[in-house]
Amino acid sequence: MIKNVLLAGMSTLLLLDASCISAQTSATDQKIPSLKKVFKKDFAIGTALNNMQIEEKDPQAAVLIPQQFNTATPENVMKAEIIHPQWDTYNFDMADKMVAYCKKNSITVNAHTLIWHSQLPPFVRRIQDVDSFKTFFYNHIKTVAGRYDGKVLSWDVVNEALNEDGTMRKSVFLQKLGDDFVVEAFRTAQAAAPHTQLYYNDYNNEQPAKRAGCIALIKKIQAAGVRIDGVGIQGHWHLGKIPLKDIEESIEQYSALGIKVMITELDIEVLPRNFQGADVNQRMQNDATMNPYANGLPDSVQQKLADDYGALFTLLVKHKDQISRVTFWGVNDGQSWLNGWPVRGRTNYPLLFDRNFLPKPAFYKVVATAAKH
Ligand code: 9MR
Repeated sequence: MIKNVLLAGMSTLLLLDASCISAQTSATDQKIPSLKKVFKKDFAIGTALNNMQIEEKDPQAAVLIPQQFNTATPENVMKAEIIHPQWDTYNFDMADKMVAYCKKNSITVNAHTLIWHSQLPPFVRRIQDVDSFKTFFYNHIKTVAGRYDGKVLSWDVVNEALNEDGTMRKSVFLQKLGDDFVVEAFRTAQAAAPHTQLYYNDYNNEQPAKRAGCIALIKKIQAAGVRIDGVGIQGHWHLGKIPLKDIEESIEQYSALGIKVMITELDIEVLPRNFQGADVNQRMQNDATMNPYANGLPDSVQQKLADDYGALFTLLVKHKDQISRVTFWGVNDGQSWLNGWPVRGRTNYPLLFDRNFLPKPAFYKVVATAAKH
């Protein structure tokens, strides 16, 4: 009896010891909860993927991604600049690799993005006449969306077509094709990719004015008898300023249109910034005060980040019936776009995994919000 108690005690000690060691030393330890499993009955959990991750060149990412995520968005490789570099040249190399990688790992693909004014190949801006521009527009959508129909779950058909006040952005698409280019893009995608869900995606479209413009745009697509399946709220938010009320109202108002609602590019900026959103053309002056945490994130900020993530996921779980997916814009802090924008060379901490792929306090706060089923 005494011997048994002693043995049981020793094995508990050994177990405790082993779990402590593994938690500290292994970023990809099986004992870390899996986001995709924790939220399995609530919504899909996604990440953006870059080339290193798609090609499995980073061994830690190669273990962590399939363990944590069941859906993924190509961070860059399906954008026109890469996939359609010249008038009659397409380069599907990396996009095909992404699709194969995801298939192998049972990860669905949210393709991104067909029509966006940024990251266009240079030839597009040189097209002068409207007919040639139309040819580019239709060919691009048909060729790219057609190729991946049945292989990807969804397309962000149009990305960031709105201004902050809800009016249409005066993009090259609007200038050449007029206001109806969004409806035309969805109509063309619907024909080319009948088995693919079709989404509109934007940043700050939880903000009231932009949201109103977004709702009007979605209604316009619907009124034209064209299919739109969902709306993406990108979710590039700031520490201490997560617009929870606006997000909640947006979830309710968008889902009242009969479409899916998703958070598609989630990260929380912890560094100084004097504007909101994700307009890649906006930049800021650099000086030492702009990079305050180059040597590590203070505990107080780490805690604040965890609290923000916790509050956000509490809200998202509350609306789990309307939210179909939450995608983080990157796997770990080290490869986030926010290290390079709107100021280059900063050390940012916007995600749930740190530079060593270890879960941060925010990760555990998020896990704790999952609905108890
Ligand atoms: O994360 C992407 C980054 O690697 C690119 O350099 C950048 C260039 O435009 O685009 C980033 O992703 C953007 C996304 O495609 C659309 N919404 C805003 C994202 C952050 O800029």
